[in-house]
Amino acid sequence: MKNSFKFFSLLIVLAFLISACGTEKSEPTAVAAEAVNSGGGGKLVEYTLKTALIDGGMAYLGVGGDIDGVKNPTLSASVGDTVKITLISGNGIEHDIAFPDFNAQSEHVIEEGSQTSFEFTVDKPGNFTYVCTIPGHKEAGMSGRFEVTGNLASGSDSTTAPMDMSNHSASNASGPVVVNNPLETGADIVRDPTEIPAPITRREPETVRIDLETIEIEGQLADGTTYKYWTFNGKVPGPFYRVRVGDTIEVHLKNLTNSTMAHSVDFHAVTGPGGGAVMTQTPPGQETSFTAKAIRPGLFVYHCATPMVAQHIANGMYGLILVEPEEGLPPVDREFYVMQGEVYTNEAFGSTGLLTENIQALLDENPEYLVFNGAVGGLTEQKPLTANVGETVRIFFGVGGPNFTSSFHVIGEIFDRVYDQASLTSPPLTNVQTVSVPPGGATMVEFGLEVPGNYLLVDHALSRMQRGLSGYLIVEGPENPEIINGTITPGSGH
Ligand SMILES: [Cu+2]
Repeated sequence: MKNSFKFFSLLIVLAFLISACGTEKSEPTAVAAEAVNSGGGGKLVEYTLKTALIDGGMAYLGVGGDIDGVKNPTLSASVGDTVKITLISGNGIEHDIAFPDFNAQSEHVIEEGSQTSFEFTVDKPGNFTYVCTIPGHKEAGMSGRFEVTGNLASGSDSTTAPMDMSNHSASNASGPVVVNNPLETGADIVRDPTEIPAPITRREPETVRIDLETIEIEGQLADGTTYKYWTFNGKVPGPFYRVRVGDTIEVHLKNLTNSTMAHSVDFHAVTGPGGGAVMTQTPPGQETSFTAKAIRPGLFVYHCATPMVAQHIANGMYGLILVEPEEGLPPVDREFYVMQGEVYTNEAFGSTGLLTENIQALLDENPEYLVFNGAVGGLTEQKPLTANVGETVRIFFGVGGPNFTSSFHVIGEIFDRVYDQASLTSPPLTNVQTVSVPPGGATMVEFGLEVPGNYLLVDHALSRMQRGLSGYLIVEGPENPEIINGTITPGSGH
């Protein structure tokens, strides 16, 4: 059992390496399944492929003939042949198959068992590829080779121009452009920063059930602007979980029926392959589970780990789990839950309407939006942090990313204590202005409130504020002229 997990996680790593270096995994060459004379000089070559989730990634599996059971089989034909492709949905996830060099593409299949067929004529020799055109699926493994033998027939009318596989190449050339589509309203996906379970008072280990539902939902990204988020339980970030070291977590992951993608969860608090991701690759409409012991205290990120993982994270699939040390945490008056993430769209920041994801920008690490708790304005106008003078606050801060390190800072405050890298067993740093938090990492900061006013939560890489990254901490109470005294200038923004 253990070995198979190791093997599985190794395959996941391999899948990343393969997609990272852009090479094709070599598979045994399977030659034409069936070749039937169809007249007109060429043969009719038929292949059937079925979509599958295997080895922690996505793939086509050959059906019948020499390619039966082969992952992403190499398909072949000769110049002049007509190729007929039948695609069967093996997993209820939306897919298609395209031969971009021949401008040939299937319809989409979704429902498990449904199928579609199409034909195209092969008019040039060479080594080509076939891919799934759903964003992220090629990178997740859905790509294979198509080898064509023969010579370019003289006088043949080779009119097929390659398909443009990147629907954002135009915008990349001149930079993203603000698109003013009609205003859209979507679901509120902003996690309330106060949605945190109470501190744990018991001192005996328990089994804690964690119910995650993966929900794909059109949510409000900014004013008049929506985006198709992928979420844990409908909000970004996912729920804040709180357990005690020694507890066992019993994770149930249910992927809603109307999802287009498989999803999973990797808990950084879990020791073992994939942090649970190898046990929770869950197609739409299905449910998986596992148990794990929280053997180390700390504040840990969890995230979806279904290929392409960066895509699932960028679309909103991350959260935090706190594993309290045996003695618990020192009491404070208020606790808050804040996470930072990036959103990669084809349309420039400030566009309206339903924005679409830009896989190339994701690979280039060039986001249009950066957000706290999922949306522009999420923690400012919509759900600001609030507290009173004289109180102590604690912020559980994590970075989902997937790519940008945060220089977390609260303008006008000094962190009394920083549990750097979210280590709860090391002595905290004291009197810190800004704390660096990597993607897939977290920090815990605590400070007292001496002066009323509006404090800004930022990543001190402040260009990101222009792309949506800010939050408010609104503090009420009596002025404290001994600490700061003066007249606030109008338009200070505080
Ligand atoms: Cu996912």
